[in-house]
Amino acid sequence: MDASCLKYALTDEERRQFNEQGYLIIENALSPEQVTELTTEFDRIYEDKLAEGHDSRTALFYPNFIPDADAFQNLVDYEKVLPKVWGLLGWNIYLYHAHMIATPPNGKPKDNGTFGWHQDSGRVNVEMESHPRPRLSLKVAYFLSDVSEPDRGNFWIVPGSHLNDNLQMPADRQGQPEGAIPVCVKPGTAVFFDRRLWHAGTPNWSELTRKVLFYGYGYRWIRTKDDMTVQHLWERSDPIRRQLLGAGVNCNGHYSPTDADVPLRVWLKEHQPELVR
Ligand SMILES: O=C(O)CCC(=O)C(=O)O
Repeated sequence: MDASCLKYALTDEERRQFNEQGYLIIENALSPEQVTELTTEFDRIYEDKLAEGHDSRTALFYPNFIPDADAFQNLVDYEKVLPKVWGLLGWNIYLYHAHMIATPPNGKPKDNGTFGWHQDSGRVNVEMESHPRPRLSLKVAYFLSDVSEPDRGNFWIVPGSHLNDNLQMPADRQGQPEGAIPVCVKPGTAVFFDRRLWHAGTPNWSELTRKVLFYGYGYRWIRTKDDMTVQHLWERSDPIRRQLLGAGVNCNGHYSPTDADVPLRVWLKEHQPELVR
């Protein structure tokens, strides 16, 4: 990790926004060249899935995409984003989960049905006894297609809902919960969201296929949420990327890490010591 990444360190204002609203939008996180390169890889996978029989009218949810291209691996420790992730979660982190979603035009007339609102992490929300629920992880969504207008299969959120254990749904399952908004952003935008933020994927009533890459970062004592077959990448990754791809000395090091488990802590001790506790 080059120390020049610190110019992208989390600012006080970004921390306040994330803590209070549960999300953070970073415009132009990716250059147009990066968007083009990532879209080429994305389209290649999507075309393969269509050729294998995936229905061209339904969303493609494809987890464990990191091994499929160098360009995907390069975002794991991306200099414009990772310093903000460690600014929020600290150093005992890794990429526990990643998926890409293509949402094609659904070819149906627009309706007013309630979307599939949820907090991330499934049983975590039932089995951890605390209020508010603990943050534990966040996702960074990189938007490759233009969703700067609604009805394009936008990611929807209820700002500030991350501290609520429940979300009141419209009684007749028509319309969206109070305060819900579409996230309308240009290609190249990175959207950080707290796993507890109530959010939903939505139908695409436009003519443009929506393309997004989701990177989920969490503490090293959380299990992976998809197969994450990235171990073969460790050897050619630098130490911090290796940590983020799940490498470590042993299982105990997930809970009580040594320096060999967490090169990110070693790096931060030198470059951002205020974050090491
Ligand atoms: O497709 C979307 O916009 C929603 C994705 C989502 O719900 C998730 O990553 O947890």
